[in-house]
Amino acid sequence: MKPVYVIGHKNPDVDCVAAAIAYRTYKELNNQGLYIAAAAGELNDELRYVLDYLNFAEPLVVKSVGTTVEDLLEEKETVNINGDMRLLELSNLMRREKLKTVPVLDENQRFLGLLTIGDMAMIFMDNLGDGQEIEKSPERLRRILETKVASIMKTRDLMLFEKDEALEEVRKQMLATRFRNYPVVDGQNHFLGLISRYNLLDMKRKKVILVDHNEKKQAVDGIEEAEILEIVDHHRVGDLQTISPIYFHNEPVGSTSTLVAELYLNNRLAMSRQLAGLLLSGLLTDTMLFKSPTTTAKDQRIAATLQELSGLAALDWGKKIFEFSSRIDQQSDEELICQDLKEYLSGSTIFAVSQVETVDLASFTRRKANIVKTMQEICQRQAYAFMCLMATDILEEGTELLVAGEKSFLAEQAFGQNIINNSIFLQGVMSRKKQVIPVIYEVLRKEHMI
Ligand SMILES: [Mn+2]
Repeated sequence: MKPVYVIGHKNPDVDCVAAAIAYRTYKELNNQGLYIAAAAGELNDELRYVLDYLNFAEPLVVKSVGTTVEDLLEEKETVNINGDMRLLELSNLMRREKLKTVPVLDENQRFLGLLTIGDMAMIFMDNLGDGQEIEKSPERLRRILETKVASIMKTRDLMLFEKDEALEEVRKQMLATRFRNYPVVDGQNHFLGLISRYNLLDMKRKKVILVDHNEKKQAVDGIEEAEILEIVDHHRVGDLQTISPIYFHNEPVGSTSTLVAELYLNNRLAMSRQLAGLLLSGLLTDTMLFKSPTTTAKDQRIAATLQELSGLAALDWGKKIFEFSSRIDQQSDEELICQDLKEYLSGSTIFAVSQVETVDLASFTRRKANIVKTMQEICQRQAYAFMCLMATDILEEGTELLVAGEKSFLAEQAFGQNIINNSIFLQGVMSRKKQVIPVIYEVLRKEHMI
């Protein structure tokens, strides 16, 4: 069965992974089908800490949802044989099942070779010869029929594909060769099925449900090739387009975890302690312990219920997560800047804003010069017009905004303050989504009009 990936944004944070795991379970409770909770990139230490503490397995890391060979495979299983089968049995099997190509596998389902009906015909013709010695034919025929498949299967010059290969390359290779079928294997050479040119016309996109984002720039690679079934989010409406109408739940609350938790509660679905703890973690980190201006009464209400269900003391647990993740001394500058970086697009301008939440702004300030230098390098490499790093002090309730890049002067206009040493201090600013991104978009909009 083809899975539906429930997946959050690139540079996964606690909220998007909590929402993906909880929404996957919600979908499985309410629908038939296979749902997989996924992360659009490697997990950071904070996420590992939370998942580990609550005893969750890490979600599958999916770096692209572009169409691959795997998506050409049909649901039905391919008849396969092992190398010990004799040609007599194989002939019977092929006739009975009307097979033209039969893969040969070992006992671990690994692919060994292939036999086609053409190969079989050649073996008979070669062995029976030109018919001059017709009296010897029964003996020869018996010998052929006794032959084991392993000794005659084709093992060389086969064209086989790995399941993750991109479709374009496969299409080229299929059109340049004339085989009827092509075996597909995984990275360990396990046989997955046969594909043919016909399957190219019938390819099925990967199916995804997006949580905690709805902008193309933040979505997993290959999203333009995938079929988006649903979006559950709490950010500005971005630029993703869908072919058909979809279920799009967007609400200005503090976290996507809030929305998923609400679904469970409204539908009176049982929630494990563990899951309640995970959703609470997503809610607490995204709202910065309810201090972010994105926090709503609904977040407070749902958090109270999750606290009860999980048995965790919300604020203590939240502080523990932040204390863990603000041990920023252990990260390189690049890691620190990129772990929660989000890219945005306005017209043709690409910019990025990342955020570090800390309870210890001083240790951050010590590294400032190096961090700015690294930000400048990142801007060049990624062709960002500018980038900002919000170092948000949760206790002081303010953000030091570091800026770099050619157009960093826009930050002065946006926040009405002078940039001194690549830095602006923004008292009371805690939310990227609510207090920083809209202001930057507004300045860019004016800039485009000039
Ligand atoms: Mn979120």
